[in-house]
Amino acid sequence: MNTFKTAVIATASIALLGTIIVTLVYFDQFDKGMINMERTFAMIKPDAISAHNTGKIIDMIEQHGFTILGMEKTKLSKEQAQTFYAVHKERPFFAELVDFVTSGPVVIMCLEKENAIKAWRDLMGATDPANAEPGTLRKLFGTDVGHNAVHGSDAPETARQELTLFFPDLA
Ligand code: RTP
Ligand code: MG
Repeated sequence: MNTFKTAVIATASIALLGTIIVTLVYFDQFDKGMINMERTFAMIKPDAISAHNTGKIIDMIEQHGFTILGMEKTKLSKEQAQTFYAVHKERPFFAELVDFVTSGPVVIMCLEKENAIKAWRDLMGATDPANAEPGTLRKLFGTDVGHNAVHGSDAPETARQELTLFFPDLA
């Protein structure tokens, strides 16, 4: 066997061994609960839909490693919006918020990723686009605090509640 063949076989063997070791370590961490695979509820709001930014946002979701387990384009009823944002019902902006989120179609999604709740909030950016980090969805596609392109659950309990409302089979 010549030197070239030996080098190719050695390189391939090392690559295969490396892949096996990485896979075993990954599943070991998964078994130990060190990998926190989560689901979160996400929504593309009416402002981003009417600005034709739906595809760009979905592309960024996939580029950032989220798996879209469920997705639907729909229009929320007033009752659905009031239930969904019930935590804000005493706030002065509640009526405006419900009017806005029911003003046109939305895209609702169930996203899965390691630490999905925080990862999705990080990708969304701050509530007010003016305070959002460069490269975040709200900086790129939001207009102001009331028209901020996307929604995401803020904690495991709210993710479960919101998924139960819209994707009961995935909650
Ligand atoms: P979201 O629930 O939509 O993902 O937004 P968030 O967690 O970042 O912010 P949250 O405090 O839950 O507020 C819900 C939505 O209410 C609107 N808002 N308006 N005018 C205002 O001062 C004000 N503050 C909040 C925003 O559209 C926000 O997304
Ligand atoms: Mg919120």
